[in-house]
Amino acid sequence: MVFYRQTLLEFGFFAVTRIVTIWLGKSFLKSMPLNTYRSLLRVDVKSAKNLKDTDLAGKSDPYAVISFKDREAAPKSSRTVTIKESLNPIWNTTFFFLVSDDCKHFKVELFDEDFGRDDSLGHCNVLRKDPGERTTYSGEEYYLEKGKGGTIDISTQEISITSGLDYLLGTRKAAIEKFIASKQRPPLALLEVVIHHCEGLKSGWIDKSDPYVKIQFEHEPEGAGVMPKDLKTRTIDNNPSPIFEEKFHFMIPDSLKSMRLSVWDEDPGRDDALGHCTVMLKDYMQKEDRKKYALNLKGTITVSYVRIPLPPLFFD
Ligand SMILES: [Ca+2]
Ligand SMILES: [Ca+2]
Ligand SMILES: [Ca+2]
Ligand SMILES: [Ca+2]
Repeated sequence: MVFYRQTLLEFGFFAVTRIVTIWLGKSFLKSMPLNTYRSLLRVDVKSAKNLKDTDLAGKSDPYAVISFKDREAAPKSSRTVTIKESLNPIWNTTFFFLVSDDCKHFKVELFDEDFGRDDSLGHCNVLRKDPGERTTYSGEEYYLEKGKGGTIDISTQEISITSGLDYLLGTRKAAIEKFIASKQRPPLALLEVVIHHCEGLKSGWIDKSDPYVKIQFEHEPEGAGVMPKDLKTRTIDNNPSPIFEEKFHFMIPDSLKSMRLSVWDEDPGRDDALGHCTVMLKDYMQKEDRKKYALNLKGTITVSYVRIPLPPLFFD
């Protein structure tokens, strides 16, 4: 009787949610997966010349901010250190960003650090290179707009990660091995996670689960977070053993030692947890073979990952 009532309740809920789902439209209910970063961009902010003096005593104290439009890059912005009392500052700083195909340019704005609000020293837009020229390291001096005068010297280079890190492990093998052998610890590593599939997830009798997987990181060190945050797979409807085969890329702090995978049942209201597990990240590996992990509630998830230091992908 209890079973019957449970089934009837479940069927009622199932019918109502399905009607609501159809009524609102599937695409409205499903938020887009954020797995859109296809390239790794290196930006070198070298130096600026003939900046405007905006301080009454002494000279301007310049720093540069690189920023992208929403969702076009992770991190969305980065800044150099401040060079005190200089109209011709030299930074020679390298930044890395994961960028999406939508990205057409980024903005570089210079500021004078002050006690109150910082003064703008002008900005420029750096156009993304044509696909055929992206892998070449090159740059130029950009004039600062808004009539403030001065120029800034910026160089860029890109590596495509569309086909995955296997390709890079081949082409950059010597540089990566040399770097690992030198025992240097870079601030950032590149992590590729492949969510292959789940098996035997928790599921209703009539309304089967509609699973998706979230990738998260715990114990992030202060000031050096994982980029991008909280990526997830697409949702596979009505299937307790879904096959995803989706690939994700993250820039992670070198010291990060684990990631958390959680599986969720997408519902029109609040999504239900289907279980989670923690994957310990081994130190730099050429490749970690696919492995099956037990979820805390029911079923398993099969994943693989590659974790490599960032600098040797660009430097020999
Ligand atoms: Ca000032
Ligand atoms: Ca000053
Ligand atoms: Ca100042
Ligand atoms: Ca559901």
